[in-house]
Amino acid sequence: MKCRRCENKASVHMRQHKLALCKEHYLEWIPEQTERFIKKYEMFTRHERILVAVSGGKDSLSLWDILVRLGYQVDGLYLGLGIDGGIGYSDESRRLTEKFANANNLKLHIVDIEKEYGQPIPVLSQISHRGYGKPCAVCGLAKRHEMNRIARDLGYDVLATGHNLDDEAAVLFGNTLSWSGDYLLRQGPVLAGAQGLARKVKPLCRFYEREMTAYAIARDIEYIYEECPFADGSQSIFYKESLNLLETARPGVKLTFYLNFLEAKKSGNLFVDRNAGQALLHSCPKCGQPTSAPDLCSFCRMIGKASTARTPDLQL
Ligand code: Q46
Ligand code: ZN
Ligand code: ZN
Repeated sequence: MKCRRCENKASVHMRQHKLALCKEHYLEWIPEQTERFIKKYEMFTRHERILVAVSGGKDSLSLWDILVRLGYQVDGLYLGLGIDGGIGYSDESRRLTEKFANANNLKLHIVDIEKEYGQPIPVLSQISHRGYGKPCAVCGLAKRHEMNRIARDLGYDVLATGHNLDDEAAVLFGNTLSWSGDYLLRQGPVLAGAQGLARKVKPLCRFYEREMTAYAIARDIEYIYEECPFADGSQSIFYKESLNLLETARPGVKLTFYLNFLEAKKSGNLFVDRNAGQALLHSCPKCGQPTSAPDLCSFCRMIGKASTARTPDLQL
């Protein structure tokens, strides 16, 4: 298949967008789309200072790369969590993050949780008895706290994270399964800032995970392939796998799930009591049954149409 923008052979095929591009045009398309999402959701402007949370993974390093290429004022923040997991996870992710920052001449802030608070995340988790054996609850809490502290102390306007569509759809799936109304209402590409809280944005939230992998590879970004060892068996991975099954059968379903949710939220249609609209019903002038249609009810209109149409020859 050919690239949509030139005569070359396409190297990235995006079935869900009905789009195929060569490497060169793919490397243009991702930043263009990111810029479109930044504007559409009013994430930030070129006058604001952005702090991007980088973990050494493909999403956050790619996000940093894209924002710099788009000309935004963006620095990085790496949080040392002190997670080893037999693979030296934190050491390796820090090494790759520093390598990326140095190679591109970018400013990187490094905060080591153990140095700052005396213990690494897994030990803090044990001591505090939160999270039932997994350090993720403490880790999430510490990450949110530290990102916000650094953004506030160093005067950044916005905090950007590399969450992609697969991450967001999995969170949405989980929140929908449990009908967590508060979480659903807070989920989105932008979380407005409040007193003492930086605005949070997710510029990659409409890209599939595999699109970000393709970008990082095409751009030659060296990133850590391993997930955090504690991610194994997590609920979010289970939700991602479930959504991937749906996506295989119906390409695009993940994106529609997420975008239609954003639409419903924007139009105020999320959690609206439909029964409240009963007052708008009136009696159908033909059958007398209640209807919301402007004139005849749908049934009477259907029968009306059927009686005027030519009767088809039924073969029984
Ligand atoms: S929360 Fe849990 Fe992650 Fe922290 S301990 Fe690892 S898996 S890094 S996204
Ligand atoms: Zn091309
Ligand atoms: Zn506090």
